[in-house]
Amino acid sequence: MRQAELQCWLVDDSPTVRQVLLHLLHEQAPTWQLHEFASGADLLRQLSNSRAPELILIDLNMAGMDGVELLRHLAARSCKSQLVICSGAPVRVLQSVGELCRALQLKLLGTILKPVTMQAVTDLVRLVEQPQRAEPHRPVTAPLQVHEVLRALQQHQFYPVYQPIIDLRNNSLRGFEVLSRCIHPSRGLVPPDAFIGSLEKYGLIQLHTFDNLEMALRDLQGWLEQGLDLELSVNLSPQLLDDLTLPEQLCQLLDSYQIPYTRLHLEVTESSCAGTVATRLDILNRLVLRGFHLSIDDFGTSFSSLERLQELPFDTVKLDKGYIQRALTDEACRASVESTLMMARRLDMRIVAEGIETLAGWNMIHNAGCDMCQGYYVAAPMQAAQVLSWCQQWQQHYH
Ligand code: G
Ligand code: G
Ligand code: MN
Repeated sequence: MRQAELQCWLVDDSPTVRQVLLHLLHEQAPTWQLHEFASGADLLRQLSNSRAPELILIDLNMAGMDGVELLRHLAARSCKSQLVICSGAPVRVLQSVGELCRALQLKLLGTILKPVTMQAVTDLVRLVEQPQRAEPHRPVTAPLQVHEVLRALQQHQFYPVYQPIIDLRNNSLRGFEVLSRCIHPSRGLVPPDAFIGSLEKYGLIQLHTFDNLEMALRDLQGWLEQGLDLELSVNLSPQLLDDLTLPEQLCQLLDSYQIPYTRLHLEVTESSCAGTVATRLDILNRLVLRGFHLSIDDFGTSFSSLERLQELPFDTVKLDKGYIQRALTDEACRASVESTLMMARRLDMRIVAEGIETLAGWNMIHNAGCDMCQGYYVAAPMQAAQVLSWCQQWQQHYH
């Protein structure tokens, strides 16, 4: 579809708001075809008589049919339009309406807070006209089968890659997250989504994690000898937290490379701590007593709050990339990120923002007072052989 044909409808019971929005939209997106409606009923009537528009801006607080009721009618008609909620309602209301849209399987593009600003409309137009930059090409691969993961382990087809984590206070390099890759003889490069699940399913994830960690520790030992001051973060599947000997096994491995435990951050997802059982708490606490750091990974993908996580011995929270990217275009989500940051400071936890792809993302989290960041804007995950020269370049240019 050519952009010139893009239909944008807006529904708001206030003539003044409609006028302001139409004016701003016309200025920012002169080619869009704009239609205004004074009520949800008018909009639904038009929807019965014509094709659905690409975009609908919806006011929540309307006399007669309110925005939530309109959403329900749109869902009943399996509306495929992208929706933008535009409202002066408190941020927590906007957030819960966001959840409602997800539950109704409506496509919520974002929210705009009233009074509407030029910036909000500019961001919206940019988002519609230039959809988010896709991830660099990643092959979509079917999950590896049991014989394939076994062979990959035996033949050392797995190897670690490293993505930098930057301290935003002074642009210094804090360390790297270790991510696993697999080079398969016939399928080529296989992403983790296609093998982590298989490794878990066939009970091989522990073996893989320790193999991967050992390779990473060997690399780290070399970098420390070169005078770099680095920490590593590794991902732990929930399954590893079911084995009470995990702390001893990790200590033994680090001892054999003479790496202090404090150089290692262990990342565990939010969901694997949900309803934490005694075994997991036992393991997490003993890891912390030994000096390991613990991070909550993918924070923002479920409902847990920092207050609840405070009961667990984590010192770092990693904000999920989807959450960060939504915050760039969705004011309610941005407010949520900011309040998470504030709460983290009060609880003395460090925050790492993931998935920073652009200068805009960097600025947003920097201004919000975030401690650290990670993402393609700094660097994509790289192989061990590239790490030294990347570190030198970073120090020369940015630090
Ligand atoms: O590496 P990305 O580039 O594709 O990783 C995708 C997902 O796979 C992420 O959620 C990441 O946490 C997970 N992942 C990557 N490497 C490992 C690993 O070695 N162990 C576990 N458990 N998860 C990993
Ligand atoms: O463990 P976790 O789920 O946080 O894994 C990080 C994942 O995010 C990996 O798959 C990594 O390759 C990916 N990633 C890292 N930086 C970026 C980024 O800037 N944008 C996107 N879309 N993905 C990223
Ligand atoms: Mn991670």
